[in-house]
Amino acid sequence: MGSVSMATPVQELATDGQDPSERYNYGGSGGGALNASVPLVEIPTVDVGSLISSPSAANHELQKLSLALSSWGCFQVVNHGMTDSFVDRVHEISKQFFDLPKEEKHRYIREPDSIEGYGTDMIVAENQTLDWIDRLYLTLNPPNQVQLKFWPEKPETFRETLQEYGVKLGELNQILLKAMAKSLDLEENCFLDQYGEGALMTARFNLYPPCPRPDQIIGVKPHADASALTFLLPDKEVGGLQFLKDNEWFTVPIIPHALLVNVGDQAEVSLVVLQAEFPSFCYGSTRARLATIESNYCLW
Ligand SMILES: O=C(O)CCC(=O)C(=O)O
Repeated sequence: MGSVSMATPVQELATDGQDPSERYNYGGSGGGALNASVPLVEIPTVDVGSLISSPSAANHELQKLSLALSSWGCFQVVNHGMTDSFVDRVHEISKQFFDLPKEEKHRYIREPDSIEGYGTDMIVAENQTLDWIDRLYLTLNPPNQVQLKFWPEKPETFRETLQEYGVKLGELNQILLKAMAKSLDLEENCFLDQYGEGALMTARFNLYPPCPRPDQIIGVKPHADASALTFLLPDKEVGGLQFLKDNEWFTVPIIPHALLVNVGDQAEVSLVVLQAEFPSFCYGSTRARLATIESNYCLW
């Protein structure tokens, strides 16, 4: 299925003050996203430092991880090895990129038939409802698939910070894949062998500009992730990420500097034997939200 057209970045629509076109109108399609009263729910939080410390501390975390995998399909991670100031730097390069003049951002504009680069999501059908989101989508691994032409040169720290983030995330990915296997009494490397070093890793910087019609327009439609694991580094101030569990929508609570890990379709296939729950996510645009930095590990 090829793309049929390119949409104008939402940030440009949001600043020209016009009413968004009907193409963004998600309407009342029944999801939780347009319902402002979606309850917050505490989802399991895994302390990565404890996971790799003494066996007794690790056992406690492994039990939480096992519960997260079998009943939630997602969990938050804290004490993950990245300092608060480093996480803030990652947010900062994202903000600085989206704050650049449009001409500078357009140097990295996505090509119509490719997902990499800056812009809106691909349009693959004439009647597709458009999402109120702009992204910068980049491949980080394997090295021979990295397309540096899409990596911004401004802000100046962008490339080195993203590179460092990728390395740190790679380490975290390895720890979690091993721990996931252990928590389920599986052979320790069974996930790592599939989604470890050689796996595809992409990063998506998401911007949800202020939306004039939050009662009708959605940031990202309900969906499941196609990845093995998705690591989300959400905005510290503006929430709105929701997920579906037992047919009910819940809002993900903000834990500053924590990462939200979602088990995507690929790992789900491996875990399905547990009859685990796997959430669908969406983002409701009730307020402006700067950026979520999202990285996906998968095998294509
Ligand atoms: O930006 C977010 O918080 C969620 C984005 C998301 O779920 C996606 O892009 O798949």
